[in-house]
Amino acid sequence: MKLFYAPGACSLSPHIALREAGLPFTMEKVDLRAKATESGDDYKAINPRGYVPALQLEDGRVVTEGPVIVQMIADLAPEKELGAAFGSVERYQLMDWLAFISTELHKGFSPFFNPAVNDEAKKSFKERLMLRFAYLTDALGDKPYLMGDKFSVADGYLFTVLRWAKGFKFDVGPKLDAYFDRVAARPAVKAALEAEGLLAAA
Ligand SMILES: N[C@@H](CCC(=O)N[C@@H](CS)C(=O)NCC(=O)O)C(=O)O
Repeated sequence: MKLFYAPGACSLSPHIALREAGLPFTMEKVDLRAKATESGDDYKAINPRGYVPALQLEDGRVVTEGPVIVQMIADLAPEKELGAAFGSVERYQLMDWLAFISTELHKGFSPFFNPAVNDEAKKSFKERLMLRFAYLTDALGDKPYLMGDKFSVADGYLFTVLRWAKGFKFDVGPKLDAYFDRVAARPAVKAALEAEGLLAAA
């Protein structure tokens, strides 16, 4: 399998999932502006949507959309318990978290990466995100991870967006700070950050 990624982008989530799963994979960096891969291929020929992540399977087929890719990775290594069995309530709870992170957090950060968005507008986008982080703080409660005692692919995704929150100097509070540090300390997460050249900036 090959993961198409951009350092520190949302592709960090499936990258973490692949390392947590212990699956063999290669990686190729994408220049998102030029829509070109590091080896000079037209990225849009691989993922016509033009964004990362994309996971290319051994047979050449390509799976896109981060929340789906991480579920596939979890399903490929069921013994690692990074997800939950199809049809179980836990699976829907996992999908609930992935959908929440994708729509309420991940996409909520888009204005902060957009130089055309002014500070006034950013302020109101930040207020909305901070409401979501306050909710998350309550929802996490005393659990070490979103799904309970065990790390899941949803944690790799939340870690990825919390990293952006930290980069933009959002004060997410001590509970989410501790959660971030807990995930950051995982060997697979450290290895993913290192491979993307982000370890010092984690
Ligand atoms: N719906 C996609 C969105 C992925 C996405 O937002 N990717 C960003 C990086 S975090 C990107 O590649 N943006 C560049 C672009 O859209 O041209 C998913 O959830 O996987």
